[in-house]
Amino acid sequence: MTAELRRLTDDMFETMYSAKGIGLAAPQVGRTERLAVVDIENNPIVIVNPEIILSEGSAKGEEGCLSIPEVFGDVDRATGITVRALNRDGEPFELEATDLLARCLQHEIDHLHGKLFIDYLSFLKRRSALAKWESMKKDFPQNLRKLPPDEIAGRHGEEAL
Ligand code: K1U
Ligand code: ZN
Repeated sequence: MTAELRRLTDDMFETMYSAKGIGLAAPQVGRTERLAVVDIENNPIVIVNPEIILSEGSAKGEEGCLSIPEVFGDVDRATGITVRALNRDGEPFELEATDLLARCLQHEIDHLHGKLFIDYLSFLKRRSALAKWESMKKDFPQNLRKLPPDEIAGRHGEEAL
């Protein structure tokens, strides 16, 4: 892993700890790398290019998300999973996880696919979660990314006409 990616993982752990979270994925801090950090009970884990290669069981559990604070919902997740990923040193490893660690890893891997836990909620619960976030988001300006006009128009790095 490059020095830049090591710095990114260090910064992500710092952001996650200061927000009192148990996980954080690169897209949540505006980065496109397929990388996430997780720490449950003082066991910091970095997963790069993770894949879930086995999953079993299913249980509902409450989830929150640092990208939409104060919004919670019950989500069905596998209770046991095996993840194949690269670690902080770029070496491949496999991790077997159950319960909260399995839930958190699935939540973070979903972030890498652009998916949020509210996408699993029923239409009504999702609508009420989004309404809650709409009413609260002014209190979390750091969670809102303002797009420059060029990006809104779909011109990425091209010269404006
Ligand atoms: O990715 C994130 O948004 C972080 C998120 C991860 C997560 C929380 C709960 C279930 C699955 C995944 C959080 O850490 S939100 C903070 C939080 O809700 C929490 C903190 C400690 C224990 C349990 C939940
Ligand atoms: Zn999240």
